[in-house]
Amino acid sequence: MESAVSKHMRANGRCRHITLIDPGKQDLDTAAKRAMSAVQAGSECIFIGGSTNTSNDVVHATCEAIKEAFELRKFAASQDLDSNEDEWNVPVILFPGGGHALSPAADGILFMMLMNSKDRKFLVGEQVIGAPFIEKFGIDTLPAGYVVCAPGGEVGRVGNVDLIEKDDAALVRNYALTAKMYGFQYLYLEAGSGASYQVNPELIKAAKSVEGLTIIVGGGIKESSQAALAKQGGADWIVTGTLTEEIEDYVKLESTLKEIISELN
Ligand code: 1GP
Repeated sequence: MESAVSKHMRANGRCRHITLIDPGKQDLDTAAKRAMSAVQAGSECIFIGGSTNTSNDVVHATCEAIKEAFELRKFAASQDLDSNEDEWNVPVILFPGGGHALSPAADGILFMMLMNSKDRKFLVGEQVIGAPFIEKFGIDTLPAGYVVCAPGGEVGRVGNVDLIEKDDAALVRNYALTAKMYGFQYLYLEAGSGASYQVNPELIKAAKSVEGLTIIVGGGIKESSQAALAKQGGADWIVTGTLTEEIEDYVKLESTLKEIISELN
C-alpha cells in the first residue's frame, strides 16, 4: 500500500513548494523557526540537506527540532477552533549529500541517483552505504533521479557532473526516460544552490513529457516570476533554499515565501 508520505509527495496536478533547510547553516532554533514560517506561508514539504560535510548528528538534531516544533503547533491548532491542525502535517524529507546525512526522525528520504555524475560514488556508492541505515530506520524511500543542469554550482563541481546545457531539452528527456525505466518516481532538475540562472522551463517541459514522473525543480529561484516560469514549464514541486537563509526576519520570510507560493496556486 502506498504510504502517506508518498501520496503527499506524488504529483497531484498542483504545483507546490518545498523549503530546503541546510542543517549546516543555522542553529536548531533558527531551523525550526524558518520551517514554521515556511509552513505558515504555504510551503508543503521541508527538505533537509544540502552541504556534503554535515554530520549525522547535526542532520538528526535538525530533523527532530523541526518535527517537534510542528507537533507543538499541531497540538495548539487542535485546541483552537479557528485553526486547522492539518496545516502542520508537512513531511520532513531528507535530501542527503551522501550516505552519512541521515536521520530516523525524518518522514522519508529522497533516495537519489545523481544521474549525470561521472563518479560511481554518486551514482550508487553513497547509496550502498546509506541503504542499511535507511532499512533500520524504516523511513519511506522516494526513488529519484537527480540531474544537474547548468550552471550547476557547488553540486555540479563536487558531484563531478557532466552538466546539461540550458538548451539541451532532448538530453533531459532521455534522462527522464531512463529514470522512468529504472522505476524512479521523481526527477529533480537542479541548477545548483544559489545559481545565477534557474533551470530553463524548456528543460522542465521535456522532462514532464515523460509520463508518470513527479518533477522537482530547484536552484536559483528567489522571485515569484521565476517560480511562475518553473510552473509554466510543468514543475510539480519548486524548491527554494538560499532565500530562506538570506532573510533574517521571520515575518519578512513568511511574506516573501507567500508571494512565491501564491504564483503556484
Ligand atoms: C538546491 O535546488 C536547491 O539544491 C535550492 O536552490 O538554494 O538556489 O534556492 P537555492
